[in-house]
Amino acid sequence: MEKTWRWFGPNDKITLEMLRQIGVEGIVTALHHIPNGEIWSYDEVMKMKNFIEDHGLRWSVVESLPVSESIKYGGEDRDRLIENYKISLANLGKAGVKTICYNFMPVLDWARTDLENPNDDGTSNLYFNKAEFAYFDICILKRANASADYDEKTLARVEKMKPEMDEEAERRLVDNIIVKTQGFVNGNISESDLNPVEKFRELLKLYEGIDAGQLRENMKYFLEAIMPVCDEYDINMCVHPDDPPMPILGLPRIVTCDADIKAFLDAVPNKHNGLTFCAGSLSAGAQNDVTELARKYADRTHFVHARICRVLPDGDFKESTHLDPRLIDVVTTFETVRPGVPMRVDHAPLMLGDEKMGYNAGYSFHGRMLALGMVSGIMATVNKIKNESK
Ligand code: DNO
Repeated sequence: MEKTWRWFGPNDKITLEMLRQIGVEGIVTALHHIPNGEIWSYDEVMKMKNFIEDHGLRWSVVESLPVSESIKYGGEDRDRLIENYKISLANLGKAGVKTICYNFMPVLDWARTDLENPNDDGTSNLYFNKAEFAYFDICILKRANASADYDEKTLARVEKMKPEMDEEAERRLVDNIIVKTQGFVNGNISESDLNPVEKFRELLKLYEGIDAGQLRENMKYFLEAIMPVCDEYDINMCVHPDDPPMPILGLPRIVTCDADIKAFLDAVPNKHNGLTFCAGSLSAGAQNDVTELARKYADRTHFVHARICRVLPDGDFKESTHLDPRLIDVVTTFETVRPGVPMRVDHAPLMLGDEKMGYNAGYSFHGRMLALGMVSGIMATVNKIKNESK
């Protein structure tokens, strides 16, 4: 696979010079300064592309060209926004940037409750605590009938948490779930929003009456509209699975499992309609066997996210090591059958001073460098065995 790295642009504290030293070959980035829904002009695209190439690297993947909320819920202005999307795609195509990652998650991109969950060895990881998430939903967001979406065990954990949850603890939870994890991925809420919870409630309202079936229709509508541009420029669209892969906060989620992946691929049967195989997101659902899914969907995968989660008995999940045997299997599959596909690591631990650097959540330097080293080792071993058996 092509070793890529998510880089957040010229203001990223991790520079392109640093990335060349650690074996990165391709860059994954976006025009983060352009607001969602606006056109990425050819000039802006070329500016970024030239900057990357001037540093001896290439722009391998766009992550993300964000799909506006209105396209997802089917708002009145969706056709105008889809037209803008098509123009941005064409400009990327003309510039030769042809792998585009996006997601179709309503309102909230990825979700975690704890961004620095301590490990025994002194490092820390991202963590999803199901009870804390339920607490946010029931006690902070106060969503109508929210309790009905959680099992008895989780509700009991919520009750147990209540005496400890003071104002500061609640603020931290809000910050982790809807602010710190969202702004830097061009999500709906940013650090400058004064009342994120109220804004979030307004966003949820946009999806009243939208079930999974309707959301699927809206995704199909979007994909069918953009496929002619993808055909013209040979652009591969690759949807990121829902993270976590289950409905949350009363919102439908439609890229969560084998059946969902099959459904969106079948709905628009065009080779440019593909998948970002995020082993981490898929493995956070107990229903998914990532090893099998990798084998099954390798040929429709245009981009790989190498990381993996461990689901705990109470429904919590945390990131596991990049040497987890399941991830070794996934990497082996892609390195064998899709050797050129771009791959990046993410959600690696905070370690050796990363925690003081203010990196975007999940995007540490030392932790990701170690993870890239691990994945590179797996790839090298696969290739050695491949060459010896020729
Ligand atoms: C989180 C990321 C996601 C991903 C988007 C793609 O770390 O994996 O934010 O970039 O969902 O659109």
